[in-house]
Amino acid sequence: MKIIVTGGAGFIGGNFVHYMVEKYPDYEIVCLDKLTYAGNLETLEPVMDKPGFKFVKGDIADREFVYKLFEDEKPDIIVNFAAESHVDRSISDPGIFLQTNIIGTGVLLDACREYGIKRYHQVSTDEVYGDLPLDRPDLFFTETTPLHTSSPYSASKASADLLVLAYHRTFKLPVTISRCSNNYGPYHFPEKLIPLMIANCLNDKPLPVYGKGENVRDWLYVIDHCRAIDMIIHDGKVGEVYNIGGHNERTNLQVVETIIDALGKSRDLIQYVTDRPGHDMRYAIDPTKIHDELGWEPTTKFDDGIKQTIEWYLNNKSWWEKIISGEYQNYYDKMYKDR
Ligand code: NAD
Ligand code: TDX
Repeated sequence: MKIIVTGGAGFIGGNFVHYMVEKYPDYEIVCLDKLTYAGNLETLEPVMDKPGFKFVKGDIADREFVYKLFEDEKPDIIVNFAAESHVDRSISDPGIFLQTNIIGTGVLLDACREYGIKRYHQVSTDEVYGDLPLDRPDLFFTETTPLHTSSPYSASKASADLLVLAYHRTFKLPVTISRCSNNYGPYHFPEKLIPLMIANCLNDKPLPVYGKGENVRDWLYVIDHCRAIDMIIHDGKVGEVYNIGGHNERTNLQVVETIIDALGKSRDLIQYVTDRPGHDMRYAIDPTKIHDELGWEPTTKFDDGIKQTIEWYLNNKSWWEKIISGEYQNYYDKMYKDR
C-alpha cells in the first residue's frame, strides 16, 4: 500500500505520518508538503530515516508537479491535509486560502482521475457548518447540517468539500471526507490558541483572549483524529462524510485558565482583546455516524490530553522557540499589537 500524505510537515499531517509509519511498517508513505510558514521538517525528523518513508517538497496547486509525482509514485491512497489553516490569517489575506484550499484540492482530484487511485480522503473541518448558539447546548453538527460558513478559511474548506463530492458523483472517484473539531497536541503551530497560550505563559507574556472568551470549541486530541482517519481510509464508505469530535467542549477562557493553572502562573496574564471579526460562537460535533459505522470513539479526555500537551511543550522547547523567534514575531506584532 502506498499513501501520499499532503501537508505532512504540519501539525495534524505530521502526527498522522508518525502514527501511520509506526502502525504500518510495510506501507510506503510519501509526504508532499510545500513547507509554508506552517510546515516544519523538524516535525518529521523522527520518521525521516524510516524505510518506506519519503519526503517530497512541492505545491498541491502545481499541476505539472503533482501529475509527475503521481506518475512516478503510483499511489493507492491520497490523504489531503495540505491547507492554509488559520482563520485569522484568512481574514487578513484570503487569496492564498482560495489558491491552496480550493485550487490545490482540484488539482489533486484531477490527478486522481488521470492516474487512478483506490481512495482520495479530504481532511475537512467542522467550521464548514458555521456555528451554534451558546444558549442551545442540545444542538450538535451532524453530517447533514447545512454548510453555512463564516470566514474565508471555512468558505474555502467548504468549497473544497463540494468539489470532492462532485468528483465522486460525476466521475465516480472513490472519495471520503472527514470533518473534525479543534485538534490539540504535539507539534501544534504556536499561532493557534492552545500552543500560543502555553508559549506566552511560559514567557510571562500577556494572554490575548478574543472578546469575552466565551466562545466554545470541541477539543479533540490529535491522535484520536489520526485513528479516525486511519479507520475511514481502510473501512469508510466511498462517497460519505464522517464527523469527528471529542465531546470535550470548553470555553476559550476555561482552556486558558487550565493552562495558567497547570503552569502555576497568574490569571492576571489574561488580556481581553478586540474580538475576531465574524467569530464563530460554538462548535460541537455529533460523532454518532463514525461511532456506529466504524466503531471509532475518542480515547483522550481533555483534562488528560491538555496535561500531555503542556508536558510536550515543556520537553520540546527548541521546536517551538525556534518558530516564535523568527518571522513569526512580525506576524504576532501585526496581529496583536495595540489590539
Ligand atoms: P497546519 O497549518 O499546521 O499545516 C498545514 C501543512 O500544509 C503545512 O505543513 C504546510 O506547509 C502545508 N501546505 C500548505 N499549503 C500547501 C500547498 N499549497 N501544497 C503543499 N503543502 C502545503 O494545519 P493543521 O492544523 O495540521 O491542519 C491540517 C488539515 O486539517 C487542514 O486541511 C485543516 O483545514 C484541517 N483541520 C484542522 C483542524 C485543527 O484543529 N488544526 C481541525 C479540523 C480540520
Ligand atoms: O490568540 C488567540 N486568542 C483567542 O481568543 C487565538 C489564536 C484564538 N483565540 C480564540 C479564537 C477561537 O474561538 O480561540 C479559539 C480557537 O482559535 P484557533 O486556535 O485560531 O482555532 P479555530 O479558529 O477554532 O480553528 C481551528 O479549528 C478548526 C483550526 O485553526 C482550523 O484549522 C480548524 O479547521
